[in-house]
Amino acid sequence: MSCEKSVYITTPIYYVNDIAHIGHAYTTIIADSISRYSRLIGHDTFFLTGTDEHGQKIEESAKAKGKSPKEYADAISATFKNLWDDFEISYDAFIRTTDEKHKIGAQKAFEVMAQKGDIYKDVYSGHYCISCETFFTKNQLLEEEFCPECGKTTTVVEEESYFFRLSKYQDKLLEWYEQNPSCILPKSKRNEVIRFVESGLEDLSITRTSFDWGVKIPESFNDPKHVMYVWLDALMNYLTALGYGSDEVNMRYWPARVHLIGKDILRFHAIYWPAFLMSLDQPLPKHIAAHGWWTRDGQKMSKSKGNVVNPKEVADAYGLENFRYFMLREVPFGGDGDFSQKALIDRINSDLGNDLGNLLNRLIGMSGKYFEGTIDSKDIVLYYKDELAQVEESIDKLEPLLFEMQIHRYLEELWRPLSIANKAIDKHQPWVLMKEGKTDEAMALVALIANILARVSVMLHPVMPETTRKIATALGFEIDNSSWTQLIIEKSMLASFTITQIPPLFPRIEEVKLEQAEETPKEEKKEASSKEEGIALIGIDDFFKTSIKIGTIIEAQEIEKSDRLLLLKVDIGEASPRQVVAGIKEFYSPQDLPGTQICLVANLKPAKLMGNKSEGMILAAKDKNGLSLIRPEAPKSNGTTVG
Ligand code: ME8
Repeated sequence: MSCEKSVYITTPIYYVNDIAHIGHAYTTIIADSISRYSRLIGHDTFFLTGTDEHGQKIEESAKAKGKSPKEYADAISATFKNLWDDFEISYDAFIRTTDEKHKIGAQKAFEVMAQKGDIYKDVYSGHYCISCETFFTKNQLLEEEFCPECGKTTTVVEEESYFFRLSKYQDKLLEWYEQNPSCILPKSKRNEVIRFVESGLEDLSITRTSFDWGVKIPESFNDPKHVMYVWLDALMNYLTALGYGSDEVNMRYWPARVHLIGKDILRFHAIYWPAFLMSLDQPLPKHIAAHGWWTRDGQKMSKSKGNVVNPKEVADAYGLENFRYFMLREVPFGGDGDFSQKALIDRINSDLGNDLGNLLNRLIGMSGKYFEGTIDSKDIVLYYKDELAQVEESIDKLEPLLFEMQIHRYLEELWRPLSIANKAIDKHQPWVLMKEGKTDEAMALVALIANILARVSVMLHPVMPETTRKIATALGFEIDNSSWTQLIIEKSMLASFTITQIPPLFPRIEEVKLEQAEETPKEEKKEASSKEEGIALIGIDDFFKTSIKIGTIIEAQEIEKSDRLLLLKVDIGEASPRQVVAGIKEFYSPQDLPGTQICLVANLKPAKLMGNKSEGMILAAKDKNGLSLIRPEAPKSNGTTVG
């Protein structure tokens, strides 16, 4: 097939505040598999991944590590790139938002949007979650303070800002969703987005002035204190990677065939991004495909929860391609999946070992024993027309499943021909055929099995490139665009060919002890979920990351307009007291607190609450009878460590 089509496939660009875990690997492996399929069928394919390096979150993470944001971003970005190289991810470009070319493109977009009349200056006043890099209105917050996405404390922001006229695009967006039923996949997610947009879009603050680790807005605005909102900067990567805003434009790949993302960032991709593109007069992507979360013991994986599974460790222990197969097969696209080594081992031993590996072993055995490895396909249709028709029916269903991101169903359907092959051997018993002198029929059966394995390995190639190459070698052919055309499109048979022995592909696997992915024993798991309401168990090292100190409240006062918060000064034995904002006003009067000893979490990142800096968190317990501060049983010196 000729390269008449240009196809563009992207992953999110990953924040450099954390190293990669299996959630990141999942998105990247799906994108890699689709890109490999697209290349196999002859499409001119461009696969983009990279890292998202600006914003307040990264600036703060760098500061906490005593590094400059760029030094910090360089180091973590390299860990992503190295991991993808280790995993042989077939990306065509790895973009970093600190790349000069990207910054120029993002600034160009800002200018174009402004020329279009879509940008204006005003004052932003509201709440911001640094962890999610997202603005929220007061109504969206949990208990008027906490981020509805991640539960962390939000910061009150009031600053001069440029705004994007998102509201102007509300109707056009609704029209786009309406006219393109598969623009958001899975389709259930599209309905969620439509409901959100129908409820009304507010204009979007797209610059910040309170920090400067970001892309400066264009000089023509003569307003150097403004840096772009990290999501505008980040989303633009999909265009700047193709040279948008520079002289080397490679826009033949635009619009993207698919932006693969996790469901946590659907709103940015399905609302903001198409609106930005409309403002830039660019065509809109064909699909935005949002997958679910990988969880561990039911909790979303994240480093701060200490429940991450390291993809490199899993791949080293169980085989990279086995891991790829498992991830794509185990969870329906769009749904959440709990990572378990048991499920991984079952998939390897059962689907790969029994269904695929044993079939190949049986084929090698039969062809060697009865025909010295030399096989001819000429009589397959004569003897096994029905089996062949069923196989073809399954194979024909595959491509649309892949392009509609039904990857688990793609693999499920791909296993049907293997089952047909295994059943055909059991039913027709080649050893009996040989005994009865029906050599042609036995030859046709062996050839049928070989041809089924050939077709399955071609279609499995994008997911398991190396393994399928080995199968093809055993069958005497190579997997490439021409064998795909012959075997899958033209439905030709391998002609006369020789089968050779190869070492077993899937030796039986037992559980390997992983450092980070240790399974929680079932009993403990139950206890954890009943006693701790599903909070993941942590090791003692994790506990000691929290520094809890005894302190004495030396001052307490009300905070204007707040029904919940008090402003405290707490002496924890340091040169100056800590200022702490505590949500205890309903239970304690400020005049009763001075002199009270408390326990303070002393190594939290400072946060701003109702405009007041808070440098720690006071421990308290709340039940239906009210709230009590946690205090030492007998007085202790300020600064004494709790633990
Ligand atoms: O959001 N399960 O970056 P990010 C499955 N920089 N997938 C997961 C996951 C989990 N537990 N955790 C993360 C950002 N992911 C932005 C994106 S794009 C213009 C900017 C995957 O490092 C998932 O795809 O937080 C998620 O959307 C992506 O990692 C976000 O990674």
